[in-house]
Amino acid sequence: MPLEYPLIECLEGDISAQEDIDVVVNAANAELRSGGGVAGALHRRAGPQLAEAGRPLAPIRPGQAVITPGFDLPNAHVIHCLGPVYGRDEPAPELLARCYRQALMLAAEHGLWRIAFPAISTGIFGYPLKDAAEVALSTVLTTLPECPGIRLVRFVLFDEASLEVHQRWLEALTTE
Ligand code: AR6
Repeated sequence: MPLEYPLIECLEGDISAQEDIDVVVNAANAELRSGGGVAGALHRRAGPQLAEAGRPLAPIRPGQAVITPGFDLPNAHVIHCLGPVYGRDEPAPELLARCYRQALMLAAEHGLWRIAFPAISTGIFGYPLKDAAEVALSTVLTTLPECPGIRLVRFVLFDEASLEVHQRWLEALTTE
């Protein structure tokens, strides 16, 4: 049966341009500095205060999530997750799952009911897209019952291939 609430959706887009979302998730580096990909886009739009806010919280470990304000982003907050570097940080599926789980728990603790995720670890960190998407969607689905306030979980995917893979897993996992 398709889920009604909370809504889980997959869109193609830019994680730094999600105007109707309370908290966006950053595919961060351990130092919580700017970088390429998602981190670069979020830090550029948020402004230099985002890296300043991250400094006292860094370094973070693979699987860990921390929260800062969003500054000039359209979102009140950013949750920074350090995904596993594929082939180095083990066990990779557990560490990746922990990112999604911790991000949802942090959002719920802070009363942030609409959250947007990128596909953590699937860029520079090299996690195979299909495997990462399965971990991401299944973790969100198993964690949401513990976060009853969350109303919207949006996956913001950067290209069509990534969108399709996430959409397929969402359908497979919610229509069993
Ligand atoms: N919006 C949505 N998704 C994006 C965007 C965007 N603006 N830009 C890229 N993606 P990555 P990682 C996709 O590399 O693998 C950084 O430099 C991208 O196509 O951002 O966790 C940090 O500083 C890919 O599918 O994150 C770290 O050092 C996915 O988002 C390191 O990269 C994640 O790509 C983190 O690597």
